[in-house]
Amino acid sequence: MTDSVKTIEGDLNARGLRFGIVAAQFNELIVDRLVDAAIAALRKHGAEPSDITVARVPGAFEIPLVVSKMAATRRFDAIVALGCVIRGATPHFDYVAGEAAGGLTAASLKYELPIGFGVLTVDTIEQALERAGTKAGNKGADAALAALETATLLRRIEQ
Ligand code: INI
Repeated sequence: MTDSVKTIEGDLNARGLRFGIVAAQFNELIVDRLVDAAIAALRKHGAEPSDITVARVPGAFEIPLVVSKMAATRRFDAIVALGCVIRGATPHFDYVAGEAAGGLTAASLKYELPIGFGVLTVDTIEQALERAGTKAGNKGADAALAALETATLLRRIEQ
């Protein structure tokens, strides 16, 4: 049945592509691990260091604005958003986490640019550590690869 169906998908070849990483300084201990893993993942798949730009913002709430600004330059093939919002640490968890997610979706659709969502939303610092390179992998690397794969898919759609 699927013989005559054309299926397109992305790949993980980062050669020649340009990446922005927007990372929060809040919960830096965690976010730095996400940043390191995102860069390592992109480098492993062929991205040049000179094609990766990291912007640091105060907290997750500021991520969407800076992502939008970078997207508007059209100088990036994909952007990776990295942060860590811990419920116990903030009574306004839902605002910070919700606005970050909503703002990134809006920017992604407005600029038709892949934005990897690597903003951890967790209840405890232990859960954050698990997702930043211990028990549950590293969500920074996952977000970077998702953005990369989507960027290559968009290119294929345009061809
Ligand atoms: N920012 C985060 O990235 N993570 C948090 O857990 C957090 N807490 O706990 O409040 C947080 N707050 C700061 C926020 O993102 C803004 O930087 C701040 O409100 C100034 O606009």
